[in-house]
Amino acid sequence: MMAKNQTLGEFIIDNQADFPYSSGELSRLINSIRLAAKVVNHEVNKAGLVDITGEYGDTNIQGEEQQKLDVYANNKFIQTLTNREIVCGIASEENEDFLTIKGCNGDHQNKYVVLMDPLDGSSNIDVNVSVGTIFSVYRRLSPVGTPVTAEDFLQPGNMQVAAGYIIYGTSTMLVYTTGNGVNGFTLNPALGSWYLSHPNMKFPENGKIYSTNEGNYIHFPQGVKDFIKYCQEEKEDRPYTSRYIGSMVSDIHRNMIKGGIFMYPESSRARNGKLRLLYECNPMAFITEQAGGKASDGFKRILDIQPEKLHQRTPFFCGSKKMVEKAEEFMQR
Ligand code: P6P
Repeated sequence: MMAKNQTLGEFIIDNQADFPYSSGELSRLINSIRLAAKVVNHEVNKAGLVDITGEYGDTNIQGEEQQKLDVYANNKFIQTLTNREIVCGIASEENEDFLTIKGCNGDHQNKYVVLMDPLDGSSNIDVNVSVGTIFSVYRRLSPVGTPVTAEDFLQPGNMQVAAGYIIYGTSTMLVYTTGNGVNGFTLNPALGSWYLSHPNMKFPENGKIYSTNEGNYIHFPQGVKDFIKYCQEEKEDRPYTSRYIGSMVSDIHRNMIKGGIFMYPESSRARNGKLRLLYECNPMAFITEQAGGKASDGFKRILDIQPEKLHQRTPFFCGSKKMVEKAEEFMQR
């Protein structure tokens, strides 16, 4: 049951049945993410006012200059999930290896692991463009009570029990799924409450927006080049509109509301594209499919890819079902 504008807390109570393994742990996990998101939102919103947008001087596993907000967000989400003793392990874009989280009595009784990109699009921070947090939740595979292992994190996306994103934009929204559709909550910063502003979000089956970095055009596979030319030709319902924010959460969020396709393909310079499978593409693919859209690497379903490495990349085509299918048609010619 959902009523527009009910609070996230009310929604979780009313929809406990939507939380698999409804021992309440998963709903507590979502609650802890919403708390950390409020704290991070507060810092993101004042980034221009304090010396927190500058480069942190360190580099993350990706070899990217760590913006201070990246590090701050990473620490906040880890701290909140740890303090509330909800997860047994965390993997993050900002950390080379996964973290084993111990309970207060030094055990590992919790059964969920979280993978996250704590602040995606961070290069947009100092130019005041929206950024996002992306998270993905799995049940551990290794025995409860033992330290987590790599297999707990290297699960295919079709094993996710929950996934979501926070978009720090003109308003701050938490959009997530537990496998029973997608719901969007908007933060009222004055009250610190999240309100169900976008119940049962659905990707339009078709759309007229394509999102990709066309600066990479000459490096794209021929199929992508042909699809882009298809979008641009004056025929039927085309030309389509090109919209690219450079922040995946924002681009996909817009396309989910208006209809469209987001693509980060492979290129001659990046054989597997740029985006990370485990904590960027899998959660966004889970949400997309739950909203009636489609997500693939141009050939196979993202959620069926068996991960081999924590930070592995994948080409990514995500959005309105018919647009992704048309792009796949060009890719598979
Ligand atoms: P490019 C942000 O750094 C990010 O990971 C995604 O959010 C975004 O879609 C992509 O990279 C942008 O990459 O190469 O187009 O600047």
